[in-house]
Parts: sequence; structure tokens; C-alpha cells
Amino acid sequence: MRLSDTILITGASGMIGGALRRILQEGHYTRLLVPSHADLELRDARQVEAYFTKHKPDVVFHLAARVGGIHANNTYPGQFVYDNTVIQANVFEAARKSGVKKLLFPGSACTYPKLAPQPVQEKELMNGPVEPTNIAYAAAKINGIIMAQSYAREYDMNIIIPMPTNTYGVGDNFDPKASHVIPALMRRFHEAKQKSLPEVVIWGSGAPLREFIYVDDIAQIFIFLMQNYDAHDIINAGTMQEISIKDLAAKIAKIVDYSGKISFDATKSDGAPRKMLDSSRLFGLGWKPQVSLSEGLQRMYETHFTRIAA
Ligand code: GFB
Repeated sequence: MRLSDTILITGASGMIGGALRRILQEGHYTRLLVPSHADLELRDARQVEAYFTKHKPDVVFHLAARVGGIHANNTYPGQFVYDNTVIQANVFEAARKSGVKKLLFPGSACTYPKLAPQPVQEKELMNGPVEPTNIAYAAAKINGIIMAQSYAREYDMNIIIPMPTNTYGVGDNFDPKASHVIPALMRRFHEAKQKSLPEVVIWGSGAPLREFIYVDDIAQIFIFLMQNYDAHDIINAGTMQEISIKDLAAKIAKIVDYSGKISFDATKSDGAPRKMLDSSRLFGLGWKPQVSLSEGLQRMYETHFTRIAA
């Protein structure tokens, strides 16, 4: 990827796309294409093809996707499988026809088998059944990975496929019905603090283990791989640090300065019991995470909420 390249970011208004756009601009990449949903309907193959023909991007970060936390994935599986399957197929096909030089397509940690040995290595993909709460999203992403690798092989395209772990940060979605656990808990603790509520309820048992990566780190990995990686083998992108949902809740409560009780609603789904990626291949290329969980949570809280005087 060169400074003179025309770079298309699909999903530039999303959390990761927004961070990527900012970091590329700071790095003096000036020829950025960042169409909004109103500018370009990615579910419409003709529109996508016409856009690629007109703008001729050299490099594509295909980040547009329907994403959400455990509740949204479990409630809208039809939308998750349809939107993601169609959007990625349209983008790959338009990229093929217009001769894009390099394309990045993120897979997801949730495509790995639910009970894969931990930390999960890349070779575990399709080695067992995935977690049922996100099977539709995972199926679309697995289809995308196979399609990307098939296009790379048959049409000699340069497509790279990082596998991001659970990502959070500034620009996250705080809608309780759609959000992932970090924005959901930050908002719930903040509102409980504001209203002096005695108790905050966390979904599930609190026992699941998760690995989290700050959005700027994922954006930096995508740029790093765009510059330093040219294989279509999937490559894990995480921090290799994990935390239980219970400990995460306590950490967020501390940042928000909430001192009430934390309890657990075991009727809600836990999802995968443990999800940590083995990112040693990425680390071996020379990349290391920059933002710790505590620092990332602090940045996110200060950006999105006003601290309440004690
Ligand atoms: O972040 P989350 O929805 O993603 O949930 P997943 C992580 C864990 O936090 C689960 C618990 O065990 C949840 O039960 N949790 C506790 C909560 N309280 C809450 C809450 O208020 N909101 C949410 N959302 N969770 C998603 C997949 O799985 O991970 C997606 O469904 C995607 O497909 C994403 O891959 C990265 O890690 O369980």
C-alpha cells in the first residue's frame, strides 16, 4: 500500500472503519474513498460494480458488515447471514472485475469451533461446531473466508484475512439490544451511578472468558498487514490477554466509580465459554498490542460519558 494509492474503506462510519480512516489520514494517505450507506448500497451488486468501475480503488479494506453482540446475533440471524453474505460477495466480485491490487477482509474469532483448544490456532477453523448464538454470522464469515481464498487462488488476487478478536473502543455501539458486552456494561454502570441504583445485573454466569482488543490496535494491525503480509491464509489478531466477564464487570464498575452490588442473571446466555486467539503468527511478524484493556476502557469512558462528581 502506497501513499499514492486510492484506498476504499467500506464501513468507514463504523467503529473500526472510523479508527482506520483517522489513522490513515494521520499517516498522510490522502486518496481515501469512504462512501456512506446513503452513497452506496453494498447489498446491491450493480451499484457496487458501478462504484468500483467509476472510482477504481487500488486497495480495499472491506469492513462493512452487520455486527452485534450476543443478543442481536441470536435475535436477527436472518439479517446477519443475508447482509454479510451478500455484501462480501458483491465486494469481492466487483474487486475482481475492476482489478483491485489488494483487499483486506476480516474474518472473526467467532468462526472458530465453540470448544476449540485454547488459545485458538488458525488451523482450528472448521474443526468442529461453532457457538449456536452466533452461527448465522459465523456461517457468513466462513463463507467470506472461503470465497476470499478461492478468488485469491483462481483469479490470483491478493486478499488478506485477519481474524480479529472481540474489538471495543471509542465509536462503539451503546444500544443495549445490539451492543457487545463492554459498551453494554459501561452504559449500564454509568446509568446506575447517575440514578444511584443499588444493583447492576450482568447477563449470564460471569464465568466466560474473553479476549478484547482496542479499536486503534485492530486498525493498526490491518494497516500493518496491508503493508507486510501477502498470503491468503487466515491470521489471528488479538492481544493474548483474557479476562472473565465477572472481572471485566468489576473493572468497568471501578472506572465508572460505581460501588453498588454486581449480580448475574443466569437465565441469559453465556455464549462461548472461552475465546482467546493464538496470535503468535502475528506477533512473530513484529506486531504487538499498544493499548491495555484498562487504558482502552478509560479512553472510551472519557470520550462517551461525563464523569460524575462523587
Ligand atoms: O460481547 P458479547 O455480546 O459477545 O458477550 P460474544 C460476551 C459475554 O458477555 C457473554 C456477557 O458471555 C455475554 O453473556 N454479557 C454480560 C453481556 N452482560 C452483557 C450485556 O449486557 N450485553 C452483552 N452483549 N453481553 C459475539 C458474537 O459473541 O462476539 C458475535 O455474538 C461477534 O458474532 C462478537 O463475533 C465479537 O463474545 O459472546
